[in-house]
Order: sequence, then structure tokens, then C-alpha cells
Amino acid sequence: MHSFGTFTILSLAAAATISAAPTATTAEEASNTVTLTGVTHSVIAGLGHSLFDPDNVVADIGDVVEWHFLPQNHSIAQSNFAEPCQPLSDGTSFFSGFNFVTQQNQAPDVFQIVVKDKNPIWYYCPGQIHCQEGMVGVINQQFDNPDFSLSKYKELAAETRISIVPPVQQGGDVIANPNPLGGF
Ligand SMILES: [Cu+2]
Repeated sequence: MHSFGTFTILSLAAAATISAAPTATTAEEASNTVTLTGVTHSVIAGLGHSLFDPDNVVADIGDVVEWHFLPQNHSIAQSNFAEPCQPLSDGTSFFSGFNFVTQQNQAPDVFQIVVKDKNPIWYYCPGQIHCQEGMVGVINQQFDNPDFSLSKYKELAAETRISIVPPVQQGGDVIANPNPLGGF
């Protein structure tokens, strides 16, 4: 697949936004492997049709990342950096499934994952050509390494032809939206 070493390195690659102030976790997410911090980072999926906002979250181990879905039909799937728009080859990608169809306002459910380490987590929306259009995001980008920036990940995503829907919904929880009237 892509060898990112062949692409031009952007010097301003880290010029991405950081997530808004975290809010307290209200969901019943539990983890057997890390101690939950009680902090939740909310991400909007679908803002401006096919974007994540914020698309760049900095989270501690034990934080929850929670996606809220706007129209019409988006989803969350994990990839690696070099191969966007497709799940991890080892089958461990988290994938929310397409459980969030909504014609207006937020979908009734949200998707949550627990951050279990400080490694970058790259993800995409596998719907239609949303990934190619830039509907991708990262948790814990390494800001001091422009070779692995979110902007470069978007470049690589734009060069893919199709998105691959992971075969199994796993790696997170679909729960009732704790803030369905939030001002997104
Ligand atoms: Cu989408």
C-alpha cells in the first residue's frame, strides 16, 4: 500500500485543533484493563456533512472518547496511519457499526471507547466516500513528529479509492445519547 516516506513532509502539519474542554463522564462505560478517569471527550460526527469536530483529541489513559452523530449516516472505524479508510489487518479495529442514522439533530445513541494507552489512535468514517473527503480523526497525535500528522493522514485518505467497512462491530459501546439536545 502507501509508503508515506514518498510523500512530501509538511512543516506545519501539527496545526490542528485540540479538543474542547472535557466534560465529566456520565455513561456506564467500564473497562477491565484501565482505571477510568471520569473524563469524556465528545466528538461530533457529521458536522459540515462529512467531518469530525474536533478531529484531533488529546486524551489520557482511562479517558472516554464519545462520538455524537449528526445526519445522515456515519460510523467510526479504526485504521492505522499508513492505510486509511480500511480496518487494521489484525482484526482488532474498533468499529461502531452503522447504528446512528438520523435525518435531523443528533442520533439517539452515541459510541464510546476507552483510551487504553498513549499511542495514536487513527480512525475514519467508512460511509460512502466520507473518508476520502476527509472524515478522519486522531486521538493522541504525536505533535512532534510531522511524518505522522493528521494532515498527512488526510492526504493519504484522499488518495484511497474506496473505504472498507470492518466485518465486526467491536471495541466500544453503543449507548443512549447522554446529551441529545447538546448544542452541536
Ligand atoms: Cu460519514
